[in-house]
Formats: sequence, C-alpha cells, structure tokens
Amino acid sequence: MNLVERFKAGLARSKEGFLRHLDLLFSGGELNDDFYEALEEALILGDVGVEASLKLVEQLRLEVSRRKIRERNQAKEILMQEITAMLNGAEEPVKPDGEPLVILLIGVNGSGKTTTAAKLAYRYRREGNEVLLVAGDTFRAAAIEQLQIWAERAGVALIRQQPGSDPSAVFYDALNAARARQVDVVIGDTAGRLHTKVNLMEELKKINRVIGRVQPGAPHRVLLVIDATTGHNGIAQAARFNEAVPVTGLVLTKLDGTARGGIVVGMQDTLKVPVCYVGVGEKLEDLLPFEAADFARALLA
Ligand SMILES: Nc1nc2c(ncn2[C@@H]2O[C@H](COP(=O)(O)OP(=O)(O)OP(=O)(O)O)[C@@H](O)[C@H]2O)c(=O)[nH]1
Ligand SMILES: [Mg+2]
Repeated sequence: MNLVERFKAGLARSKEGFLRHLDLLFSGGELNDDFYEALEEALILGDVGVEASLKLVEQLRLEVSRRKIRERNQAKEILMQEITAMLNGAEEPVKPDGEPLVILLIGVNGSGKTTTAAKLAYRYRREGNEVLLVAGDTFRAAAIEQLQIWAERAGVALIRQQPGSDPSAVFYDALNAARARQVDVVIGDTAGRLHTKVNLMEELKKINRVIGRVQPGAPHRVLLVIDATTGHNGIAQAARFNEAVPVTGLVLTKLDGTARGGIVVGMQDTLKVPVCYVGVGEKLEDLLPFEAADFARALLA
C-alpha cells in the first residue's frame, strides 16, 4: 500500500462520516451559493475548524471564478490543492553529527504517547538506526512495564528506573548512556499530564532543561501527542504545553477512530505547528509520516 492508500484506510470512519457528504456535494450540479454553504458546513462538521473552513471556501470561490470553472468535479481538484497548501507537512529532523537525535513525546493522559514512542522506535530501527527508548513515565509502575513490552516487540533497548523516581534523572542517565553507546536516536516517553496542572508542567520544563544540559541543542523534537477523537479540545491543551516546552510538531493519534478526520487540517491551521505523524491503529506499523498532498488526496480523491 502506498501512503495515499494507507491514509485512506486510516480515514475509513471519516469516509462513512463527513467525507461522504463531501463526495455527494462534489458529485455534480452547479457551483452556486447553496453549494458553497453546504461545503462550508460539511468541512466544519468534519472538524476542519470554522476559521480554516471559511478560508478554504473563500479561496475556492475566488479561484473558481478566476478560472471560470463550471463543474463541481474541477472545483474538487482546486480544494485539494488548497488543503495541501494549508497543510505542508513537517520536514524530517536532521540527525546531529556524532550525537543522538533526541525526541520527546508529551501530552495529556491516554493520548497515545507510549504507543507512539514504540511506533517511532520501530520506524527508526527499521531504517537501520540504533534506538534507545526512555521510560520517562515513572508515575505508574504499569507504564514502565508497558514500554518494556513495546521495546522488546520493536527490538530496541530501554532505559528505565524504579517507579516513583524523578523522570529528569531517568533522562539524565538515558542521555549519558546514549552518548556512551553511540546511539542514533533517543525517544523519550513521559507521563500523561493535564495541561492545567502547574506542578506537572514544571516537571516537564525540568525534563527539558536536564536533557539540554547533558546534550546542548536537545531535545531536537518535542512532539505533542493529541488524540484525534477529542476534536478541538486539543487546541487548548496544545497552547499550554507549548508555553511549558516549545512544541515542534504534532502527532495526531487514533485517526482511525474518528469520523471527523478534518481535524488534521484544523489543528495545523490553528496551532501553526506542523503535523509530523498520524496514528492509524494500535500496531507498531500504524504510524504514518505526514505528507500534505497525499493526505489531501486521501481526503478527497
Ligand atoms: N486505534 C488506535 N488506538 C491507538 C492509537 N494510538 C494509541 N492507541 C491506543 O490508545 C490507548 C492509549 O495509548 P497509550 O500509548 O497508552 O497512551 P498514553 O498517552 O501513553 O497514556 P498515559 O501514559 O496513560 O498518559 C491504547 O489502548 C493504545 O492502543 C491509534 O493511532 N489508533
Ligand atoms: Mg503512557
């Protein structure tokens, strides 16, 4: 399966939901006010977000009149291009010379951080990298065990400490071990935390500081993991996390579980942070690198 097909499979529930509306809309008829209104509504219902939906429809109107387009089918091509332009996916991070690439995963409880850490570890290992997972969620004993199982499945090493230990200390040890072992990529899991809990956000800042002290410039990527099924609630979370630790990218998990896959477009447009990956299932292979054009095609084509 190519990436477009994999996105499509991940959007299966959206295909029964809001994408079916879009399909019907574009299947024929005039390009009149009723059409634009219905399109706007369909996009908003698909969680594209009000502002982004209005923007897309407005641009579409202009372009349709500029190019004197009469068919809805052709208008669909234009909308696809607009969505692509709105999304422009994130660049792959460049690995620093002679030092590990450090990726930190953060987010609220249950968003999919641990699963994503394992999926990412698996991806990097398959590309031939030496990978180290860090059990930075010391809050729950079960969290360490969960990551241990994933590390074994993914075939990568894990650095862990006792439950209850300071997560910053775990990262301190992990980073030193990674440098000594000449690891290529370090992927850190963290405990789920509510963005409104001040002390937990302070803990996150400390983790970030400690990582930067052991290895200046790290973490190179801070990925905020958001559950796509929670809709636009994710936006408030993102703002608060971003204040604590600058977020460089988003991971939208459980895209397979929502009928409103337009959230991917809405999130990126609102937060101005690129979507780096989307999660489309519970298995190690179910993490897709985000490609704007392929995603827009999967949505509409
Ligand atoms: N369908 C689906 N399920 C997912 C995806 N990503 C994660 N999950 C599931 O979501 C649940 C929570 O995932 P975790 O990785 O444990 O989430 P977490 O953010 O580490 O949770 P806490 O550590 O409790 O904060 C698990 O049952 C995962 O299998 C996805 O992309 N698709
Ligand atoms: Mg977890």
